[in-house]
Amino acid sequence: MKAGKEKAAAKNVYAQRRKALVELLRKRPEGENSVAILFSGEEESLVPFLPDTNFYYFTGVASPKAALMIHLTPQKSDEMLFLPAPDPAAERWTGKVITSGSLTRPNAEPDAERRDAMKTTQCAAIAAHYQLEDALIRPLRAAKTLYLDFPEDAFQAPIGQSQLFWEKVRARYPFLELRHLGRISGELRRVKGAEEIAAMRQAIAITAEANGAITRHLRPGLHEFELQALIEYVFRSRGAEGLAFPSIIGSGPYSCILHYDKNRRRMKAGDLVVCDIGARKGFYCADVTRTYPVSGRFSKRQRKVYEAVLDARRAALEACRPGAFVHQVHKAASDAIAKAGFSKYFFHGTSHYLGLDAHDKGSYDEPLVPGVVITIEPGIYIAEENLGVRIEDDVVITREGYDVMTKDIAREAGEIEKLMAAPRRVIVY
Ligand SMILES: [Mn+2]
Repeated sequence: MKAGKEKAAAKNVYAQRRKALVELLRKRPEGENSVAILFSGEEESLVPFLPDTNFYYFTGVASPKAALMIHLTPQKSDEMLFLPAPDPAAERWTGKVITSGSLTRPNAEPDAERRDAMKTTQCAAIAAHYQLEDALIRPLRAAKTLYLDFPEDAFQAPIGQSQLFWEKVRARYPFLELRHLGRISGELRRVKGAEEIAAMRQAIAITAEANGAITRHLRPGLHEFELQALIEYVFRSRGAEGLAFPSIIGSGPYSCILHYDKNRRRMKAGDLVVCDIGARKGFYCADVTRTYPVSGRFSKRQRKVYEAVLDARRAALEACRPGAFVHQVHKAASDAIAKAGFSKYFFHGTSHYLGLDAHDKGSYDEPLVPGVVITIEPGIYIAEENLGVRIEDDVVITREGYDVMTKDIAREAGEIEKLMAAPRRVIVY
C-alpha cells in the first residue's frame, strides 16, 4: 500500500470498527432494537489511568469520563460519543484532555475542541459526558435489548461501572433485556488489523531490547528487583508507556511460582531465573518469557528440562495454522512434554490471546484465523529441584501458518550461553 493510502486507512480505523460492531449486532435476532453502551472508565486517585480496552478499541479515546452509545433500530443506526466538557480548572491538574468542546446550539459550527475530537474518533455526534443519561431516555424507551460490557474478573473483584449502571437502568426500564457486549466485540478484537500488529511489533521490539539487557547484566548476587528495574528502565527509555502486566522475575524456587511478582530474592550461581515480561506501547502488549541461567551456563539437568520445553514449543508452533483450535495447540505442547517424561510438571495452558489486553478478548471456541495473535508458552516446573523453565513467544496466525513475532529474542540454550559469555557492560550496581 502507498504511504498516503495507508495513512488514510489508519485514520478511519475507529469508524470502521464501530461499523463492524453494528453489523455484528444487527445479525443477531435481538440486535434490531437495541442500545449498546461502552464506558472508558473512572480515574482512581494516584493510579495511572488506562482506558477500558473495548472503549479504546472503538473510539481511540484514552481518557476517563467518556462513553460511547450505539442505537440500532430496524431502519438505521446512530452513534454518539460522550466526552468530558471543557474544564480549564481541572486541566491545571490533568493537562489537556480530549473534550466535547463548548456547548453550542444544535446547528452551530463545532468549535476547535470538538473538531479535534471528531477527527480523533471519526465520530460526528459528540456530546458532553453529563448529557449521557438524558440522551439515553428516548433510545432506552424504544429499545428491547441493552448491550453492556462487563469485566470478567473474579467474583470478589469490586463492582464496576457497567454493573452499577445496569442496576440504575434496570430500576427505570425493567423490561430491557441485558446482553454482554464483550462477548460480541471479542469476535472483532480477536482478529487483529495490520495497524494492531504493527503496534504489537513495537511493544515486542522494546521487550526484545530488555531481554538483551538481561543477558548483558545477569550475574550471581544480583537481586531480582535489580533485574526488574533494568528491564523496566529499558521499557520506559525506549518509549513504552509502561508494563503490559507486572514483571515476573522468579529465580531458584520462585522459578516454579507462575505469577510470582515479589521479585526480591538475591540470585545465586546455579539458579535459573524465569523472566516473564512485556512492554506496553501504543496501548498494545508484548508478553515474552525467557529463562536464563544466572551464572551464564545451564547445568546438564537444567539443559535437559530446557530442551524439553523448547521441543514442546516447536510442537505447539507446528499446530498453529488457520482452522486449528487453541486446545489443539495446547495438546501438541502437552504431548511433547509428556513424551519427555515431565507431564506432571506442566499445569497451565499453552496459549492466550494477546493485544490491547495481555490476556486479550475473544472466544477460545473459535478456530484460529489469520490475524489472531496468541502466546505459545509451555513450561516445566519441578518445585522439588527449584527448577522452573518457561519459554513464551508471541505468534500471529498467517494464511500460510504462523509468524513468530518474537523470533529475534534469543531462545536456544547455546545462543543464550554465548550472549552471556560476551564481554559485560554493567550499568547496574
Ligand atoms: Mn503470557
